[in-house]
Amino acid sequence: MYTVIGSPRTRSMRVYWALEEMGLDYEINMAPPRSEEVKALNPSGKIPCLLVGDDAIIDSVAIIQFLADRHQQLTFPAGTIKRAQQDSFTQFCCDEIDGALWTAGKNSFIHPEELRVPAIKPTVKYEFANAMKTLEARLGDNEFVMGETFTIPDLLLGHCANWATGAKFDIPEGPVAEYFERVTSRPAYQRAKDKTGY
Ligand SMILES: N[C@@H](CCC(=O)N[C@@H](CS)C(=O)NCC(=O)O)C(=O)O
Repeated sequence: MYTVIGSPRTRSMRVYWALEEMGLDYEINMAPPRSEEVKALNPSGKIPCLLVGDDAIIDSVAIIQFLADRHQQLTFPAGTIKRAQQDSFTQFCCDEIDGALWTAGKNSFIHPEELRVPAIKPTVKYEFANAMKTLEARLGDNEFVMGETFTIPDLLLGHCANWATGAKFDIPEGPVAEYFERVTSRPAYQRAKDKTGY
C-alpha cells in the first residue's frame, strides 16, 4: 500500500493520477507543505511525498517514474532508446513548462511579498508560448508524445496544461489544445479528482 502526501491542488495530483492509471491502491495524507510532518520527510517542506513502507520518495517526477518502472506501466524500459526519448519529453516538460508556471506562481503567491517580481509575468508567458510551439512540433501527428502509448510525460504535460489554464496562460488552439484535451479527459484523471476531492 502506498501513501501519498499532498493536496490534489498541487503536484501531488500527478501521483494520484499515476496511481489511478496503474490501478494501484493508495492512502491520502493531506499534510500541508512546510508542516512539521512534511519537513521530517523532506527538508524543503515541499510536497508531494510517497511513503513506501518505511521509505519516503520526494519529487513528483521521481515518484511517478518510480511507480511506472516498478509496475511496468506508462513507461518504456530503462536503457532503451524509446526510454531516452520519453525522458527527454519529461525533462522538456519540467524545464520549459513547469519552470515557467512555477516562476509565475512563486512571484504571485509563494515568495515573501517583498521578494516577488510581478514584472516577470510577460517573460514567463513568452517562455511558455515558445514551449507550446516546441511541443506542437515535437508532437506532430502523434496521439501521445511517444506515439500511440500514453507515458509519464503525457501525464506531466496534462497536469501542467490544467495548471496553465488555472493560471491564465494561453493554450494555443489546434493540435496542442486537442492533445491536452485527449490527455486530461482520461478516466483515471477523473477518478483521481473524485477520490481526492479535487
Ligand atoms: N520539483 C518538485 C517541486 C515540489 C514543489 O514545489 N511542491 C509545491 C507544491 S506543488 C510545494 O510544496 N510548495 C511549497 C513551497 O514552495 O514552500 C516536485 O515536482 O515535486
